[in-house]
Amino acid sequence: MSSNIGPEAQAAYQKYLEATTIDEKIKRLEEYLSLVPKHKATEKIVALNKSRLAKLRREQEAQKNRIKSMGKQVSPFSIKKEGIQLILISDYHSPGVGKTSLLNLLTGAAKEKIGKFTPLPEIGIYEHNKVRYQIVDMPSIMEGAANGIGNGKEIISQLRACDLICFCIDLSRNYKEQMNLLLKELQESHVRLNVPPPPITIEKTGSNKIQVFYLTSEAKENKNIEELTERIKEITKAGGIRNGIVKVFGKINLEQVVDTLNPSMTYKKSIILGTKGDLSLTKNSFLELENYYSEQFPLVIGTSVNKKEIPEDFGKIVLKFLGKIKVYTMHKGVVAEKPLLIDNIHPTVRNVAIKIHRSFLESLDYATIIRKDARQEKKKVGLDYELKENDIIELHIK
Ligand SMILES: Nc1nc2c(ncn2[C@@H]2O[C@H](COP(=O)(O)OP(=O)(O)OP(=O)(O)O)[C@@H](O)[C@H]2O)c(=O)[nH]1
Ligand SMILES: [Mg+2]
Repeated sequence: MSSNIGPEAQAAYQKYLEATTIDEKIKRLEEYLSLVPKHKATEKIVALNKSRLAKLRREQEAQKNRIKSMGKQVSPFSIKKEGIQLILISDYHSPGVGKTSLLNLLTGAAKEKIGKFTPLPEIGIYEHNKVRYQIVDMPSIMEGAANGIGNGKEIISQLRACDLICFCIDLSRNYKEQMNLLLKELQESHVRLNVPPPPITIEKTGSNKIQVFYLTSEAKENKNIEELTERIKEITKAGGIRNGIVKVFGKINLEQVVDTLNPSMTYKKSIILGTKGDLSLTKNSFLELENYYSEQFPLVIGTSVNKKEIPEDFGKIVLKFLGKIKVYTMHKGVVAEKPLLIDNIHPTVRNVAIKIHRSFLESLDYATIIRKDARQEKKKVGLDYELKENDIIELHIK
């Protein structure tokens, strides 16, 4: 081990080597990593041990899945998705932030549960512009939730599956305390907020060792490609993959390679809902909160249930934040009642077809688009044509 590492860290490493169970190994390695000073000279050793940690976590996950599949009943915290799923969360140590009140204001559900501690999720449906949003009022999150305290594992597992995590923050109380707890538990549960997944994929293969490919011009601009490739190979190996293909699509750092090897790493969109905006001094704390977290949370919305204040077009705001647009399909001249939501990055005809059914794509010939306010209202287009919000699209097969 490098001489840059202090005696305390060395002792922790020894304990890791002596650990016999996966859980203990993970704990010891985490302890060790927290004791290693982080600078250039230790960068390599940190990255290597982080990928060991990722490997252990994969083993732990597999072990848990084996136990799960031995026939446990479904958790009451697991909620089947209907439409776009938004989950309201708050800090247990600041009780009564107003989640159930918000759920009720948006959906009319759970009126009788306002003002009482909510021990199990409450659900309601909010509809805006024909899009359905499933609002889940989740029991508040306790300190230690990442380690399972207060049904933490079950709650966080549902957060991993939802479309939008809504931090509900009581503006009449210390917002930093509430934010800190939620951020800490999510960070420890490997849920990353409002950042895109790293532009890397790692696939196991049967042979040929580890091959690294830089597939875009941005990826090719990474500094010291040869050195980077060596490091990627080391980290991937230490992460338990001997043969595999690593594809790099953009600028990356070693931390992101480690994250990609961690099977529980999840990337989620998240907003803050400030509550009780009718109480005194909350205007100021709203502005402070908005400003303080602006980098990580580009969207902070102030609300007051007592004054029935929440943006009228809350649904539209959410859709925009999630990067989705709605279009309508048409069949034999009849427009579908429910819109279809597609990602706004490449909202092409091709992607609409894929969304309907993958097999559709092969037989697709062309599409007709109806765009109400366009100069030419109806036109025939190809697969790469880009759609706009509220377009009506009819797909024609060969
Ligand atoms: N002044 C004011 N009070 C509110 C507002 N929203 C909720 N409250 C009050 O705050 C208290 C708690 O509200 P709940 O909606 O039950 O809070 P909760 O977050 O569901 O609480 P738990 O289920 O215990 O986590 C109730 O007495 C509500 O009437 C608001 O906008 N303004
Ligand atoms: Mg409640």
